Amino acid sequence: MDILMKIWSYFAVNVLQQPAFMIGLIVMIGYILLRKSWYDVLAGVIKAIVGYLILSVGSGGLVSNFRPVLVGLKERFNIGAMVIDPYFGQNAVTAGVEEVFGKTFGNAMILLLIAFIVNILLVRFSKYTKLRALFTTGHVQVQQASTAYWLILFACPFLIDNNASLLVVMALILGAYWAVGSNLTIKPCQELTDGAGFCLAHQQMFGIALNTWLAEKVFGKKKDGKDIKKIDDLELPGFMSIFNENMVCTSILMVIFFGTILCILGRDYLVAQGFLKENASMFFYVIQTCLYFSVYLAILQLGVRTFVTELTASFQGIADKLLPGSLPGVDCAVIYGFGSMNAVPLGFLAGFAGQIIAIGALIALKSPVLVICGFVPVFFDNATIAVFANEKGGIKAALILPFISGLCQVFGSAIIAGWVGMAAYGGYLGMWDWAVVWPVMTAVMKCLSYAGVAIVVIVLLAIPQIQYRKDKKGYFLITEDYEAYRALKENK
Ligand code: ASC
Repeated sequence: MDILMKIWSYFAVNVLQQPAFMIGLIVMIGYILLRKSWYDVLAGVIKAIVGYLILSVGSGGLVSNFRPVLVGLKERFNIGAMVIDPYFGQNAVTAGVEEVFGKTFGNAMILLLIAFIVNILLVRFSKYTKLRALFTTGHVQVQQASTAYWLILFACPFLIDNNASLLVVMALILGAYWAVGSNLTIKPCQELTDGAGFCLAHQQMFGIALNTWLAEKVFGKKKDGKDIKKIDDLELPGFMSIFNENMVCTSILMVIFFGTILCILGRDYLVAQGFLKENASMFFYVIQTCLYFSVYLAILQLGVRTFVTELTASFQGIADKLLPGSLPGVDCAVIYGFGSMNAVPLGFLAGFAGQIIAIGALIALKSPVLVICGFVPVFFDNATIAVFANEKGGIKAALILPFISGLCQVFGSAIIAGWVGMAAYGGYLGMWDWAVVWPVMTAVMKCLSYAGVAIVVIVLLAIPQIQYRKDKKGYFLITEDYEAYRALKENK
């Protein structure tokens, strides 16, 4: 048993929680099942791992460069507020879970493993469950397992004394959330990418499904029958036309946006924090820092291009032999390699505007919990939502929906983190699903105890059944044969 646990934890730490190696493993298994030659397998695995590592350099660079800028506002002005950001959220759980519930953090990692097995089983039995998506984004699973651990401990105190049943209940809920959430993104992703063969497994999966639907229903139809205006359809006059080019657009917007914040933080603060050297030029520091935004976005897209084809081609082997009709769920940043690139900075800024207004409202209402924007939710959620919203509802949807999402992120996080006591430890995950969907699930379980747990699991598992019943012909076709799916829809 001891040996087995050691193997498990070696696998968990080095592969399961490291998306690059997890994707490498999936590509290897997929190609072996497709009976590719050993050198094709090797080449595929290398491209998948390197591609994913490139993607991580891009998204990691964005996070490590721009998170301190936003968090700096809190330190510079000495604001006692919690930061909504996955890494701050995870720190809060590590710091507080033992003190508050008397439970060790190590349990959260066992939870992750069991929940992942639940996800695999739910997809394996897709004939009954109608679930088609496998969560592969390990670093996100760690953050989510930690937060879910806290939320469910808070909601289900009746389970605390029995460790085994506690973990099983938690894993059922979390595993079902992973499978159902990523499954919800299949249609939006396949339609946006014209059948590229992946879906998203991240922290705003319900957010993507809801906002894509809203974009189509509210903004998608024009009464006069004209097509919606997407971001790339805009014909900007004169000098504004330079904004049509993504790298230029992103750079100018970020110089204005982060440049302003850096100036507010001020030279003294930046020097004291070690960001800026004593005698260096502030002007060029600001320009360079802000332009790195475009640099990291470009790197990120290169990473996506490098690994997505390998992953989706090899996944055919897994979908044919092990998990019929399934797709791999990947990091939300992968979608920035598709759709309109200008939706990315615009969604980010619209979401930021929403967050700032919500924070202003918290201050005005004298809320006991104050919030500081974290870079990860404000950028990765809202840029992702904007890419999907633009595709179905055009530029208006790509601005208004991320704006509303920004409001939801702040209000939802303030309410849930204040209620469950995580705010006191300085952070909360703060991504869309965790600011909207999980607070509702937590409240249902807290109020109805065992019945609440049952309701949450049943409602989650009912979602794919409803999706299937609404489109029996197309439901599995969209993952198995996208061309045929499109032909089916066009015939209708
Ligand atoms: C997250 C998280 C990150 C980013 C990254 C986006 O939720 O923890 O580092 O989003 O996955 O590419």
